Amino acid sequence: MSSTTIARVHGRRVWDSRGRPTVEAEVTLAGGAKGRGMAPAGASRGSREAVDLRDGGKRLRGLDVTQAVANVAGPLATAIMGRDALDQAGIDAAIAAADGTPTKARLGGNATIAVSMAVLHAAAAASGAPLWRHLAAGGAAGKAATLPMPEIQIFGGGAHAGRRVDLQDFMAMPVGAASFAEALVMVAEVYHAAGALMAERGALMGVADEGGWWPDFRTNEEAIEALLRAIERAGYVPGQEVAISLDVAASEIGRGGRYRLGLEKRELDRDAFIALQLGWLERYPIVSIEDPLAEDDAKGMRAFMQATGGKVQVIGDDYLVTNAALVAEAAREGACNAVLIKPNQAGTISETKAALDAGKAAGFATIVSARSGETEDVTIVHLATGWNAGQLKVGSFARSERMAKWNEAIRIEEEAGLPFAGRGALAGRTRR
Ligand code: 2PG
Ligand code: MG
Repeated sequence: MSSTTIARVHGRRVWDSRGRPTVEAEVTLAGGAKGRGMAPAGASRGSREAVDLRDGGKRLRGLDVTQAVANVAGPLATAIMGRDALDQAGIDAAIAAADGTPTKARLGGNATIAVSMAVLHAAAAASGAPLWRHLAAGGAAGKAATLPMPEIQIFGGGAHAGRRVDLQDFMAMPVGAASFAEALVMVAEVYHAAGALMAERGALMGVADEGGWWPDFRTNEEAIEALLRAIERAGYVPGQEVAISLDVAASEIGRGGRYRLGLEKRELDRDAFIALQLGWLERYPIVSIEDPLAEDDAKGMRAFMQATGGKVQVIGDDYLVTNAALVAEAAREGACNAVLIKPNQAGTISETKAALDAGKAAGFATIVSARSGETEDVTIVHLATGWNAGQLKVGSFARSERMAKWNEAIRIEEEAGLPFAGRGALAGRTRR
């Protein structure tokens, strides 16, 4: 038995940023090193992503995780106990085999990702290195690591704001920033300018699930327009210094090539919905757009990519669900040029890395992302940095489950003096 042998695997129920139960796993190695991982939870989920195991029934609206927690100390512990924590790939293969389903439906994706993350943290702790460095290592320590370009939500929407507007995320991307610390200052100014703007409009000053201002608009475009005004009011040149990024999350409003804009009380077919978004791209400094068409609309995604002609970053989230095979297929078909990377969509760290690698191999930009239901867990910041993903999406600039992650990146930048990925990390013409 070596000091990095897994000696104990423990699970517990903790609570996420929406006050819902979630799974925390704790792994202890023979040498005493410990690691923890907490599962996040999505609200707008792709149909092919790893699924959370929830108890069902009446208590806690069916969302409790007692079975998933039991699976951590039960079958998952059995599968990985006695293994070397440094062998993340072997451990994740054992986790996937213990579950046996493509979507981690038996043991729960919330249980598998928490355990997989805890193993990763324990291995890093044993090596004495910060997690980002442990990930970047594989040899030359920190060589390829970079601080990611953040995209930060200013207005929430869709499933994160009671569907008050149809689009889900209206984000600011500080493309003119020279460092991560400066990037946050720029977005902070925009966030507060947007808040002031909403107050003047007499809009309720609440926030949505990820901390973005609660949307009070008559049309979806009005929200984009308000974001543009906030960038200007903050004193930045739109597009040059701070650009706009959207997550349409179209699977939430469309199926079978038809899209329903509830706010505007109209339904559009695929072509009209694409035309609407192309109009936004013409009128506003939008550099990135996520899930512009629904996950069942490959035809629409290809058409959108063709119409935009590499002008903007087109991200697949629900469309690709952090799945390496789907990323490779999308690359062949020309359906996206960027992939969102969410560990709990895949269910293990190794499958997450495989999706990121598939993206890089295809020449895609890669964006590590949080979920709308989060915790104080900051693992994704280290993944984005150590894996040199280039971009990071964490939600807004409020609420500590979000700020914990931005602040962790500040610490890494200060301590390690890593380069900032900057606008060059984006797909599309913005990189120049
Ligand atoms: C997304 C995420 C984060 P959710 O769609 O990109 O904004 O939302 O976690 O609800 O899937
Ligand atoms: Mg999304």
